[in-house]
Amino acid sequence: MKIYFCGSIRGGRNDVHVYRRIVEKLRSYGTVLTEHVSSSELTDSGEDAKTGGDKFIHDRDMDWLRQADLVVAEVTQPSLGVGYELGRAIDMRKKVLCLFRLSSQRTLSAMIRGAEDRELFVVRDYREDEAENVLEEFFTNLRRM
Ligand code: 6IA
Repeated sequence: MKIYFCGSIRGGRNDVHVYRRIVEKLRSYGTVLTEHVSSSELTDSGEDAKTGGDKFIHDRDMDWLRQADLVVAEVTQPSLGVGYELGRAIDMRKKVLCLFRLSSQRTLSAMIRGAEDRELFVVRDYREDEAENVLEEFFTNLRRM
């Protein structure tokens, strides 16, 4: 299974430790196409010399998104890029799981919370220490479908 993981980059890297935890667990279910999102070396301001700029990043990520069987997004830290990826994923009729931490005291965008349809687009509130269990539960249900 190919999994596309979304997490904030230029939106802010405060939650990178949570992304790492999620990506670690996702690796036990398949190939994570976007592992770099959880890399603590990737900062919100640093230049990534290996890439060919923003157009390259966008086009490559959209290619990966098209290939993905499943999209998992950590949506607590607001990010334009993650919102964009989720909109594109819905358009491609991909299965999507969004994870949101209520402990952040933020209110999730209505455009994400309101996109929930309990079938293709699922929003799950969780606590950081539940990350692995929430994924386990999600993948168990997925296999039953
Ligand atoms: O708007 P944001 O940067 O927060 O958007 C984050 C989302 O867009 C992530 O889920 C990624 O899949 C994608 N994305 C944004 N920037 C990159 C990137 N390099 N490499 C890969 N995917 C990206 C940015 C490097 C730069 C900060 C030096």
